[in-house]
Amino acid sequence: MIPTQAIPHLTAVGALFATLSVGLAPADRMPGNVAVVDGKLSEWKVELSTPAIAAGTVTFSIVNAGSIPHGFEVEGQGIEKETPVIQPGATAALTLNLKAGTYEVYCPVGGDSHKMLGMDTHLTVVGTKSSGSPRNGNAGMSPSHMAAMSLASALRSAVQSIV
Ligand SMILES: [Cu+2]
Repeated sequence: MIPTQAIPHLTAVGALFATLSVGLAPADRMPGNVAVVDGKLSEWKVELSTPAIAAGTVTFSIVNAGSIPHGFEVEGQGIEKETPVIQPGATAALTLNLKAGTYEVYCPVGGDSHKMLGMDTHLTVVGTKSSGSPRNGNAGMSPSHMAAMSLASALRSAVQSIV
């Protein structure tokens, strides 16, 4: 399996997303944006920055915070992709196009031994609603939803200025 390579200039954008996307429901993500999920590997856990994300292109930004080599694999909905082995203190990235469904995220190192020791978690990918214009249909939105939309707009502007 050939892992997708990291895109260096997206690192800053990823950090921004990781910081600002916390308050947004998955459905508020606009089509075309690349979502970033941070993954942290250690003995014996796989921790993700979010348990759920909207369908689409997702970049996993992974750090091995443990003291032995680990790996990162995403499996589900016909997808099975993994990073190369990540040395302690090193990072890796994996970009996948995920459709709605539940995915298992685990460490494939050591056969299934790391997984059995607890390096196993799940990611839920939520389908996006419609492909209509996000500017329409504001009538039924709650104030908090409107605030989230404004934040999403601000985030897009910030990202564009970085890139
Ligand atoms: Cu491991």
